[in-house]
Amino acid sequence: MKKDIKVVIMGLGYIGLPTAALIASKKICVHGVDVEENVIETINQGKIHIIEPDLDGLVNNVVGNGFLIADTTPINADVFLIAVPTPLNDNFEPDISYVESAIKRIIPYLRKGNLVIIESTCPIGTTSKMSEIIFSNMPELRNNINIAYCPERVLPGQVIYELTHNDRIIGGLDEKSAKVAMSFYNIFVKGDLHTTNAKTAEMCKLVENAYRDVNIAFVNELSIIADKAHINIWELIDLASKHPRVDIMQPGCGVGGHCIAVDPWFLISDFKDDSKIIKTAREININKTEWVLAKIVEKLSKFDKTRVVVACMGLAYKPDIDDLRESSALKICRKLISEDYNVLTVEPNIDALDGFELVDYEEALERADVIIFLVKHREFRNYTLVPDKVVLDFCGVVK
Ligand code: SAJ
Repeated sequence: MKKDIKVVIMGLGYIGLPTAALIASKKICVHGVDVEENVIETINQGKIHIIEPDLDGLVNNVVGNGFLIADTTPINADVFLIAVPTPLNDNFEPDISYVESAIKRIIPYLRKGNLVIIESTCPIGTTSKMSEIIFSNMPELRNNINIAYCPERVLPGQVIYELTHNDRIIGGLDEKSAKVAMSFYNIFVKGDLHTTNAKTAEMCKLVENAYRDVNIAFVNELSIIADKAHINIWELIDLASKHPRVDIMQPGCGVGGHCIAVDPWFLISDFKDDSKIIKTAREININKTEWVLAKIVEKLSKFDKTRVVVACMGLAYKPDIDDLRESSALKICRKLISEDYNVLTVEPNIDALDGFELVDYEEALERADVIIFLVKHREFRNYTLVPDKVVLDFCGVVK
């Protein structure tokens, strides 16, 4: 694919903005589109509205040299990339309305020879559905544009590195679309590019995260069994994983974030009668948060509620990030506060949070009677027990 192309990216969030900045860093003109005026304003000042290491410098650079512009509307371009959210509705069913709206917004700007790529996590068949929306509005584009699905698989906190180095799965609606999409990703991806059909690529993304959710559910269930058996779960995992073909994950206070806790529902929703393990895993991981809360309340019942000081260590949805979205630790801490416990909170990755008394680690260790480790932030690792404190460790920090 030529390098003097123009790229439109619909959605400038956790995936769209880093992707836009990375492509623009290859001296390609990128026109980013978002529905939030403040996002557009922030980006056009060369700043960012999300927390992601190295992203601020990259955005500042590409906006400064004019290769990235943010706007509310698309323009005519060669490539249109959709990176908008696909949340769950109240019935745990996927909501693809943002994808549909983004597709409808680019239709007036589509021309023969264009490439349309969907990166948002979608139920299988979405790419085909979106193509029919395009062709019903512009029949002359049928067989005249390339449409592909390419899931992202970046880890929050190392997005720029992973966007560049991870392998990518490229699912074309037809073989030509896959080839053209591959030539586009070749511009900025150093990882291997693997082509397939759109439906397999859609399913691949869901399978990656469902696989992880099922394996986390296994160890969360194991942690409850070990607790009943009075066995140290951390020692048990360590020893069992010495087996050359056993690699057990880490139990926690639940599965948070907007991916692992969400994507399996896309499969459950479409394959209700066949996704038994996947659904049970979701239930186990949701239940783990309730189990942790019950253990805490049971322990605190031995104290005078009006006097006991409780420290919740960690609020983020996983270690060493500041993202609180769908965080199990946040749910637990919020519940304890709502039950009128005197709660101190330590979250090294954020400065303030309404409704929480955020203190630093040392102060919490000093003031608290009961210390509850919920997230394995690097600041908490190798905590050593002291005699006059009650410690509940749900994430394996106590040595
Ligand atoms: N967790 C555990 N035990 C573990 C690992 C994770 O309890 O052993 C918990 C974490 O604490 C967190 C949740 O699971 O609450 C999810 O954490 P994660 O690191 O597994 O997932 P994400 O959401 O940060 O990123 C995942 C990644 N997918 C896979 O690893 C298969 C990432 O590659 C995807 O790009 C991302 O989802 C996504 O965007 O889908």
